[in-house]
Amino acid sequence: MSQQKFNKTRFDAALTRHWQHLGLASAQQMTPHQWWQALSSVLAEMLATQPPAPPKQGQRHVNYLSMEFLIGRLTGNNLLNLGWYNDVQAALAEHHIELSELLEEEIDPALGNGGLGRLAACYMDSMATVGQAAMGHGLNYQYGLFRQTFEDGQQREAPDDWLRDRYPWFRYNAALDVQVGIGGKVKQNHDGSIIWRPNILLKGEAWDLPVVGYRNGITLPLRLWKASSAQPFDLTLFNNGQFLQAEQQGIEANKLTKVLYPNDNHAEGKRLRLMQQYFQCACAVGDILRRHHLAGRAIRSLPDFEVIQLNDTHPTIAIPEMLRVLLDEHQLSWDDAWHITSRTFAYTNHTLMPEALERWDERLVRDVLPRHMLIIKEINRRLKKRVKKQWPDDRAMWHKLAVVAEGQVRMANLCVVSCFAVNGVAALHSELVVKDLFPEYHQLWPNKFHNVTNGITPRRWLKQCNPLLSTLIDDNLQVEWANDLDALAWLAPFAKKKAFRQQFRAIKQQNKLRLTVYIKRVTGIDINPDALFDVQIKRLHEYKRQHLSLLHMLHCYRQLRDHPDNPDFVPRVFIFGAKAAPGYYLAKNIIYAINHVAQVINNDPCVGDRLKVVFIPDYRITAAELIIPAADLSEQISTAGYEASGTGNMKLALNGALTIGTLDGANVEIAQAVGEKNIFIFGNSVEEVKALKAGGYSPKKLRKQNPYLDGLLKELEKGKFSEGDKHAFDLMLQSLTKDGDPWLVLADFDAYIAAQQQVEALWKNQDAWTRAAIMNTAHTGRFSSDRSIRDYQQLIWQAAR
Ligand code: 26W
Repeated sequence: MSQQKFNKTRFDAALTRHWQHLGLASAQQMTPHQWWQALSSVLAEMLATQPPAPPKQGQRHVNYLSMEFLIGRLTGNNLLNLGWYNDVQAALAEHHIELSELLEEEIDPALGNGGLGRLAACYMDSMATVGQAAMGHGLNYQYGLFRQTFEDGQQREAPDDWLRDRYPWFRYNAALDVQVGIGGKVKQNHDGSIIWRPNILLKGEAWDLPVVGYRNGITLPLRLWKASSAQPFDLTLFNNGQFLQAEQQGIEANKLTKVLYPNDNHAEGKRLRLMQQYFQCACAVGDILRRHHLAGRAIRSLPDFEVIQLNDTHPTIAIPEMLRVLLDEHQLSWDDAWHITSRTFAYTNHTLMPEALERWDERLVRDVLPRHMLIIKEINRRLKKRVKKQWPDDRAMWHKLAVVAEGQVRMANLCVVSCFAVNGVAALHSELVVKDLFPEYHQLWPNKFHNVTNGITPRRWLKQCNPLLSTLIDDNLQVEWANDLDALAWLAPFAKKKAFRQQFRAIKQQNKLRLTVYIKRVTGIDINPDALFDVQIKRLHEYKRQHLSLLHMLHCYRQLRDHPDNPDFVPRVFIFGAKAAPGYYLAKNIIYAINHVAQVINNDPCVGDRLKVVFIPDYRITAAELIIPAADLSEQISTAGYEASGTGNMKLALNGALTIGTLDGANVEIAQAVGEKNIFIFGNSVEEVKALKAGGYSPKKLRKQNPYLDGLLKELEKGKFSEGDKHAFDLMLQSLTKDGDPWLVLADFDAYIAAQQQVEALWKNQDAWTRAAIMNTAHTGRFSSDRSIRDYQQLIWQAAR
């Protein structure tokens, strides 16, 4: 397919229709927001006429099921991928409208929490770009992730009402409506067949967003399902005078896709969340089967044409749903239904943390989905037979492998048992999936397990967010790198050229100035753009260890107080962006502590502009797009073994930030790619972490042996940063010192400070630093999500079945 041409006549005509429709006398009467609405509607209309690309010969169509798609703003990104940016800019200039200003009108569709949701968005972009026939299935939440503000340093959450009802990129197609049942009872017929009579009937509405491939004329649908009632209004009840009850089902149904659960690596057994999961899965499965049927294909050939990729366990319930439809509606035998299902589904694991592995109370599942519970039990029964054959009389083994045990349904086990492929998201993580999480399953089915290292789309994460660097690369390489990121390797020799280094550095400086202005606007804080920008942007979680950075901040502050006139002190701005789950009090306490330490440091006249701490509120994709190009140092300091991959690490390295990090997740592969001289690796390895935990690690002892660290902690304990309040940071400090420091923050402190000293030594040689930064940009091509998608194709989607 080739790039679609911009049609100015069509554009102008559609624009005119738009303002006329608003009842205005001319385009000039539109407000900036109306202009953005108009522009986006017009573009969406122009795209809608494109037929979807059919799968290539022998290619399976991919259905990417994810509870989260953190897509970020669409209008600018779609223009860039279409290659229409300049044309539209010129067309708008005729109306004296500046395109870049209009793009600021768009509210981020924040339909995800963090890495997993953003990955889904990058993968849609890459599937469209490499020409993988695919569709995304998610939920059309009314409220995105909460908006974050700080009040006296404390996180406050407000609803993120992102205007789903008027988002101009959506296309609703009533012909695709799906019916979904919930609750009720199952009955067995005389012939043994089973009927499920749900007591709630919902309607699933398909709201599609276009995902535009990079200049190839391909657009893929991201289908976000919205719930409404199948019978929104009960006329019988109304006629009986029960006016309120008459609308009850409509009200209940709308609740279902109201909120995105603000969870990250923590699974809560919430009924509504299970209903959401099922609603999404039933819509997706119904839609996939309808498409298959309309193509005139036999149900048995489903796995030859379709693959369903599960983004973590959140959409697992699609597996029993597929079985239910095949058994009850198509009247297939168990063996046939199982054969089809188990060759269609594949599962990606994103976390090893036990608290993030979803388990549902068996009673809850039975209540919400009685038929599905029976099917899950049957899967469990057959699995037991298989396990007993392999390991007779080994009860411990069965206990580990069971899908239903102790009154709970274990979704990860259900996935491994039912899917033809299981993959982790970075080499190290995939190794741990096999060794630590599913070793027994690996013995049963060694060939199921794969690694696909995550990736990021270079369109949004370099070309769009860093136009200056993109132009520099264009000017020097004169190759199309945006869909062939390995081509950046050609930049490596340029690191030796002084003029190139100067240009590279000047661009970083301009990006830092842009961020400085933003920071001033949103926080009121003045920062020094010449200082080292030390960036930590990610969800707030203990395992990510923002509090290790906090200790480093205290260390820097102490150094300044002890040696106020030290000319060698490297000026630094600590830049954080992070939301904490509303019920995760310890994480919120870490935010509170960072903000309070910031308050003291930022207002200490002895410090001046040599040290500043900025917590950027409401971290989201749009903020990331400003922060990443301006970063000098990328903090990737999770406790080894806990960050499955990380993708922020890739975005920052690609934009020329140097990583300081542990040997965790994709850091391991980034270190290999950029070379050990161009990265700062420190801290306990996975094996050492395990040994420490096994060997009775004691933070108390460590504190005694390390008076310097003890001193820093005491400052927090004594209320030095909290106006004398000795308990302000209790939750955090308690965990670090009394509750055994489960994330080994103190254990890695010395190594971290030493690594930061190496950072400073290199920073003092700006030329050497820039060389290393260029090497980061040059050698991170393999972290393009285009490569990840090709890995999925090769290892999983197109592999022999
Ligand atoms: C059910 C509650 C819940 C919600 C989200 C549990 C777990 C999650 C995710 C696993 C959270 C997440 O975003 N994980 C991140 O996925 C990224 C993409 O693979 C990885 O790069 C990150 O390391 C991983 O933390």
